[in-house]
Amino acid sequence: MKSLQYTFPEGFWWGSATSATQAEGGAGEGGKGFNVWDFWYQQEPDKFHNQIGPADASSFYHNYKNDIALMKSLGHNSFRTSISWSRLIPEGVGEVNPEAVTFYRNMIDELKQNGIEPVINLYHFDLPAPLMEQGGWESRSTVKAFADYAEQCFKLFGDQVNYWFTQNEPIVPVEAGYLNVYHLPCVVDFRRAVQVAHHFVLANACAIDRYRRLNLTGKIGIILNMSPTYPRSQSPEDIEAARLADLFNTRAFLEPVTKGKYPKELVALLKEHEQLPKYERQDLDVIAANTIDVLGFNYYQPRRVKARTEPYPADAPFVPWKFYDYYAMPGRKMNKHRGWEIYEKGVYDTLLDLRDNYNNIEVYISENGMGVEGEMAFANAAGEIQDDYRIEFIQDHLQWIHRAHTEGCNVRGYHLWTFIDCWSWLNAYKNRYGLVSLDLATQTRTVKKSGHWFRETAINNGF
Ligand code: BGP
Repeated sequence: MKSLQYTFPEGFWWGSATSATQAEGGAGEGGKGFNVWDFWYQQEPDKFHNQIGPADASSFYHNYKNDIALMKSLGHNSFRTSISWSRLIPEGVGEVNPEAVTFYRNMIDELKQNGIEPVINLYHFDLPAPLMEQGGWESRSTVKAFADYAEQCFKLFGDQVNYWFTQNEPIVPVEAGYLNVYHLPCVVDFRRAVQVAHHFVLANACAIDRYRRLNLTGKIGIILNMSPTYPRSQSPEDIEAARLADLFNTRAFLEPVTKGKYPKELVALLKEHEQLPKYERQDLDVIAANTIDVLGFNYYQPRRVKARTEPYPADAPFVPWKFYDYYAMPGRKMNKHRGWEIYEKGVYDTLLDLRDNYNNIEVYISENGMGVEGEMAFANAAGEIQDDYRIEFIQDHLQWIHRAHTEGCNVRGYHLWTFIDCWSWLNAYKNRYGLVSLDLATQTRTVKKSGHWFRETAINNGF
């Protein structure tokens, strides 16, 4: 056996992540209700890259057995996907769809029979459409509906699943839906954004509460996208800007879910600017009593920040970037195929932060990956993508994760985004991330060079 430079701890998770809406397809099949993406695509198909909608996913709904066999052959010992709320409960509340129960039980069972730990997330941007009509996440009734849905999942699949996650990247629907117009309802309104953010935090805590009441033996957590924040310079103004950017973008979620409290400073700042959400006194007790067991950490890119050169206009609507400005560092390394900075050490810096300031909470890398537009240009004559750039990207991140582990960080695994090239919201198939490429028209899967490399790495538990 070849000698390894980086050996990972025993039981380290090797695998990949996807989500229901991005992989299943079968959008109108098996009794599934519409979610916001099905609805939006029906209304405005032009918004979606090449007009491809969620019905054209990689057909995991039909093909899960073959895909799981392929996963196993590529060394997976764990795999994260989500349950589609609108497949399980088509109206968002009320009746459970029996076909969905059969599908998810069979799919989870198939993973287990193949020695793959199922890691199940409950919410990945895919609100049932009828709930959006009733105010979506701005409405308290959605928090209750989510907790009821979560409880159904725990009762239906709790005997099969040891690792649950309540939500993936809750800040994304907050920002994309209420500040940046990439998700429905496509409005720009910070007051509404902050209301939605509070409801996500509360819904996470309510779901954990329901889980614990059932006395199941697994672990439950949340998945956050976290970018370490770096100031442009060591000037007090840049440092202050970075601190505030971190407060709004990371600590606003990380602190309540791990410590049971919103950061005091954030609350004071929102109060001063009259931007506090509506809440009830007991919300804070529920949040305090229901912190997570385990954290999923999605890492793609760092956040670089500088002080604003011009003060933000006093009469302009409130936005977090009133307090900071983004900064494109000269000479930064870029993934030119996606337009995101690559900064491998960022994953290490955040893991150290979790070790030192968040009680060394159990964490795993729940997404990391490299999106590439026009990736077929890298295919060889046999159609196999020679993605050496992705292998290098993964290796460079794994080295820092390995180092964090040797320095005492409680990091337990690495999931690549993603297994098979998947549909990605408004970007559809623009950026390919998979270990396996997908020919959408024929649904043919071809393992990329990175897929073969991943297999070796997972089997050797290092490289
Ligand atoms: C993450 C999301 C995934 C996925 C990924 C790639 O933030 O959790 O759902 O979409 O980003 O994004 P994109 O396709 O926009 O490059």
